[in-house]
Amino acid sequence: MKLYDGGRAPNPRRVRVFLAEKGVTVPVEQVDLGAMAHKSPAYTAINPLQRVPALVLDDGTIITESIAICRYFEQLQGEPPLFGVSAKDMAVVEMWQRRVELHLLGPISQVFRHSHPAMMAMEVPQVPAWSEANKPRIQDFLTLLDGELNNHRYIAGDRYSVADITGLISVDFMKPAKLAVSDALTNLKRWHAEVSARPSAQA
Ligand SMILES: N[C@@H](CCC(=O)N[C@@H](CS)C(=O)NCC(=O)O)C(=O)O
Repeated sequence: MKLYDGGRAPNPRRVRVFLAEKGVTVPVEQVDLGAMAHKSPAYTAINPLQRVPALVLDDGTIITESIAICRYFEQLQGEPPLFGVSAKDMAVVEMWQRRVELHLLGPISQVFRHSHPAMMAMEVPQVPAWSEANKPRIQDFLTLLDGELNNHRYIAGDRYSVADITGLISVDFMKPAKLAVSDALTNLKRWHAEVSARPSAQA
């Protein structure tokens, strides 16, 4: 198998952090987004949506979408479980992973894509007003998350999960998007410091 990775981009990092938590290593090929390698005919044949990451299995099956790739590895390597362990737990992890993806990673991506000069060639047209429109949504969701983290250690409860991985890469992605977490969100800051200290966060 081969994982098509994308350097510092957040979605490929989600998969790298997940694999590091699992202790799984796979052959990797870097796709240079800055050089637009993801738009090449060769990569477009792998993912017609021209996005990374992508996982190509030995039988030729192509899996894109970070969470689909993570789910594949969850089945191959169950320990430690990162998608929950009981029916209720799995549903709660799914709920939070999806909430963080839709209400945090999504809006942060829109701020970055529609405001950062480096994204001019990739996000056509760049709409600065759309970047601005997303900023209050991010702050609203961070406040909601801060309230949740007052009740438990990790985003989906007392066990570290894929929801924390999506949360970590989202909050880290705020920096290049020129966004900041308010110091008032003390639970969120505590959680971010804890998940950032895990060795997997270096992936
Ligand atoms: N929903 C996809 C998103 C993939 C995605 O948007 N990847 C970005 C990097 S973080 C990308 O390839 N961007 C290239 C572009 O926008 O042209 C996933 O979860 O993997």
